[in-house]
Amino acid sequence: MQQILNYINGSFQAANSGEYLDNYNPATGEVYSLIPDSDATDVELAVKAAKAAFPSWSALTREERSEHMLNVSKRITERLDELAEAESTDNGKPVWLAKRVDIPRASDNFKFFATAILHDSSELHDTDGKFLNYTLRQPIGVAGCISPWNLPLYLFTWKIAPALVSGNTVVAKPSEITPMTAFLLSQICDEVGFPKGVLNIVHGLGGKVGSAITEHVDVPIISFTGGTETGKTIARIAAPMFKKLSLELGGKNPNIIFDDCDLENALKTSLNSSFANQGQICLCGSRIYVQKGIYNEFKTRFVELVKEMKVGDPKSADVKLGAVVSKAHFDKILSYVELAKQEGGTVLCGGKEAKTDLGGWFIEPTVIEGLDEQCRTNQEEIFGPVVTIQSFETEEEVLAYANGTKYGLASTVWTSDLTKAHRVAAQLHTGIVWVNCWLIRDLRTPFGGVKQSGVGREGGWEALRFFTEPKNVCIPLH
Ligand code: TXE
Repeated sequence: MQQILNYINGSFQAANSGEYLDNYNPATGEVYSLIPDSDATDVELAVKAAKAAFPSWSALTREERSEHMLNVSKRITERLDELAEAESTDNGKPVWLAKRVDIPRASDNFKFFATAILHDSSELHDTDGKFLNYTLRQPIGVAGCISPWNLPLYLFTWKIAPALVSGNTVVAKPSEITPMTAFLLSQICDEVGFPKGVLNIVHGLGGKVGSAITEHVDVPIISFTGGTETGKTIARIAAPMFKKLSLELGGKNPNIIFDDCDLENALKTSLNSSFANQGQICLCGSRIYVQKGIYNEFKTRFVELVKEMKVGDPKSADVKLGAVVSKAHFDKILSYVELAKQEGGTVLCGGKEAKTDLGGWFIEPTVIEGLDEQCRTNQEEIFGPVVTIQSFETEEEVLAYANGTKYGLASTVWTSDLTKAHRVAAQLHTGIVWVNCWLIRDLRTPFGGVKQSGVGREGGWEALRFFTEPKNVCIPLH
């Protein structure tokens, strides 16, 4: 049984407790590896190592830190197949998806920030010919990075790459449900020669290890992606300690389809935006609104296409959906289908376990109609292969629906009238709007949501601004 190890101060080590937690393969439902059951004493060792490494790491030039990032990016690409297999086994997602999206993006995260840091600039002002005002952007210290299970290596590297390249050192905790690729990444970083203590990865439970990182007085900055409830917990601890916080939380994203849209493209893309990664992407469009004139045609064709989506072995090239990430999540998703029925919904397809002979946790892609806008099924994040669908008549009506939840992460709008597209995009209360496309990501763009979808933005210059402190220096010219 493979034993994952913590990576602290440049060495691979078990938890101080010597205890391990089971790590499951969602496709088989079986334990296939073990992760250290770390606690605050392990976090203490990691923070101490990161603190000790900070002076020399932050004193390196940007080019020297950039070089380390590029080496990691290259090594991830070299080990693409192995990392994709590992991600698929750990998360349950189809291996083709990990190969096409998760792992290449992890490599790109390091490559993007390795180059962005070289072009990051600051401001300088000549004040009335009398003073010079310039801004230093300085690293902060030990950055705490806590990431979720849905896009494990993708989201983990999206935090640690900008944190490190900006000159901070890192204490990171991947999800205890999907720890494998973070462990493999620590081996890569060690191989490319990261100085010890620069990157520290402590595996274990959120309530023990994650909270110890959040509470630690020597971790002044926290970057978190996960559930909104956990985000609230972290914010409550961090606020009185005046920690700098980035919170990327849940979503309940509207997919708005006007009757003047390119219907073929809207249908095809909506299959992906509804069910990619088993619907376990915070950007998935889980509420589909279709204008009355095309509602019946869209619904009928969409349901037919959904029924054709193959659910099964994540290792086979032709499955569209693999396993959902855990038994607990499997039960949670199916409980929402039962809730939807109690709330008056009609299940048009799916709604139950997908039968396989693999022994794991598979759910049929599910479409539900006939629900009230304000019901729990339409208000709460299910985070699985379940979408609701309903018609609307006017732009005002659908904007009220779309903006009518506590979340505000991403929206999708389908229309051939670009004036309408600009008008609707400007009125949607989300941090991201896709028009006639979905999940097109440019790493230079700001990423994040409003309301209970989070605080702050990741990505691009926003990430480099988050992981540094601006200091204004003013000096006379004469
Ligand atoms: O998130 P958690 P989970 C949503 C989605 C999902 C729900 C819960 O709805 O069903 O969140 O998912 C660590 N202090 N998203 O269980 O619990 C935990 O160990 C510090 C949306 O993954 O928030 C893990 O490493 N850390 C999201 C990380 O937080 C704590 C993607 C996320 O775990 C902690 C994933 C604590 N008290 C889920 N408790 C998105 N926006 O993409 C847990 N953790």
